[in-house]
Amino acid sequence: MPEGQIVKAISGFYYVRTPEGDVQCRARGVFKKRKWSPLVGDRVQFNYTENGEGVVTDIYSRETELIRPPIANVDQAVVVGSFREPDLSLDLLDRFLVHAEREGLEILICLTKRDLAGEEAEVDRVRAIYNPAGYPVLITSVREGIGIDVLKKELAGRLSVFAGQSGVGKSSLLNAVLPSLELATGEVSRKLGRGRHTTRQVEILELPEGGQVADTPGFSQLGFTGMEEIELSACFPEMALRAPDCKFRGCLHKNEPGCAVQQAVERGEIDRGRYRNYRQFLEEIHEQRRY
Ligand SMILES: Nc1nc2c(ncn2[C@@H]2O[C@H](COP(=O)(O)OP(=O)(O)OP(=O)(O)O)[C@@H](O)[C@H]2O)c(=O)[nH]1
Ligand SMILES: [Mg+2]
Ligand SMILES: [Zn+2]
Repeated sequence: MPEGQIVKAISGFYYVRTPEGDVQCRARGVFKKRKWSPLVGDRVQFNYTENGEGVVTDIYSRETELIRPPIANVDQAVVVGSFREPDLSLDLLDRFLVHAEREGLEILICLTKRDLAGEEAEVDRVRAIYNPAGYPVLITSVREGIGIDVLKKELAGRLSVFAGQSGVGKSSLLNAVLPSLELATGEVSRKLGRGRHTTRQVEILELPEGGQVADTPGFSQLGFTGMEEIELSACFPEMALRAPDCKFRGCLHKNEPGCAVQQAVERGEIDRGRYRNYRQFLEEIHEQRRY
């Protein structure tokens, strides 16, 4: 049975990459009945039908699975935010980090449009939030060619997904990494300060040095459906590190006595903004249980 990797999905068709080229496939009806549908990144088996097309018949079990952007089997998440146009949203960044942590992905934070940012102090401020949490922060600018070579090295040899708000420059970065690519990019609306959702689908691209990278559509909202309150702090590495020292098991690090996480926040060892976002997300998860 031929097999391959789904690299793109457009209006009911799945493009399955094989050593002999990409095969345009439909999914077998049984997937629809089970409400289980193939994802970009899935390893699948398929049958050839007439005129070189195919039908996906089986999906191998997934190593990892992200809902937004929807993609399976990625090793690394490159979480992209821009300094300006649109302004950096730490809220959205933290939301995505939670999902990436939950799937156990390698994570690289990539901050784009350095050319539009101010003094170095502005850059340092963001590093000071995320480095202590254990995240590498890469600063880039496609205008000034900053950080592109480092990014190339980070992408080599694995499947990475670019994720972030519309307009932060995901496709532009990939064009800089792969000059032959020519992905469409879109102006950010000055009036709204938002991107225009230029990229419409998840697509896996091959890197010349080996490895693959997925460009994805930007998003501006991300919730925590299906998550439990107790799971959340494990998705904040700097909290997960301290949680074993909390007095009570199952501590949610809200206002329990003897909470090592709250103590670390008080001492300035955990960033207050990150902790505030944790509390906000916790609240959202709590609220969604009531409906
Ligand atoms: N000044 C500056 N502008 C940039 C940089 N990178 C990208 N841009 C601009 O930002 C705009 C949006 O870039 P895109 O690459 O389309 O952004 P995206 O993240 O792919 O957006 P979606 O596909 O909508 O999710 C374009 O006008 C780019 O030219 C940069 O480093 N500096
Ligand atoms: Mg794009
Ligand atoms: Zn605690």
